[in-house]
Amino acid sequence: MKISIWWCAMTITPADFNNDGALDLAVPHRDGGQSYIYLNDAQGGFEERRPFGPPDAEIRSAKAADLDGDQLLDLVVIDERTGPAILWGRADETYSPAERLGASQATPYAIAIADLDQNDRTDVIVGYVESRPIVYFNDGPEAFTPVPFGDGEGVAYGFAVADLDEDGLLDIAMARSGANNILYFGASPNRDQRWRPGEQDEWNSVFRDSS
Ligand SMILES: [Ca+2]
Ligand SMILES: [Ca+2]
Ligand SMILES: [Ca+2]
Ligand SMILES: [Ca+2]
Repeated sequence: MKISIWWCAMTITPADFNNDGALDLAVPHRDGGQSYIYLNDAQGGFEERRPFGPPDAEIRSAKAADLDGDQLLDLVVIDERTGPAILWGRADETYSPAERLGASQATPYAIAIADLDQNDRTDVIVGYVESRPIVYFNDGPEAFTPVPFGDGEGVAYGFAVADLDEDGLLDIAMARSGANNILYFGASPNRDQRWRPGEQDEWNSVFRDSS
């Protein structure tokens, strides 16, 4: 079975968007067009599709997670023109309009999701073009708390999140163009003390630069 996708896509994200046990595919439009989710008919057919996001999107990457805990998968995307945004999944298998995440004017280029502070809510990590990466901590559906970390050198091309030094705290590896690739180690066990909003110096002490 071949899927005909005729637009420029940088990434394809597999997830079971309609909760029928078969993995579907989210294909963002990168060059100013409509993005779609292709629904798996459970036999490898993907004839049916659902639009998501605006009709003129420039989405480099999308991630799927249930960010508000309503048992419906949501999408978090990075649009090069309009920034990171969340599209809330609805019971009728449509998506809300894009809700802007944060206020950074920088161009987003990489995204990852992980529960960095282990509060059972998925957080969003966004890397930018020549601007500091930002963790948007999920403190509830209307309360994503942006916390920048690291430096603003180079262009963020990708993240890997894992507990690399096995201390029980998630660490962030960041691939960059025009600057060194870099590791940030989670460095404090107490979320309340280390992840208050707006305290960048505190955050820097949270993620220990490997260089
Ligand atoms: Ca499915
Ligand atoms: Ca949801
Ligand atoms: Ca979290
Ligand atoms: Ca660690």
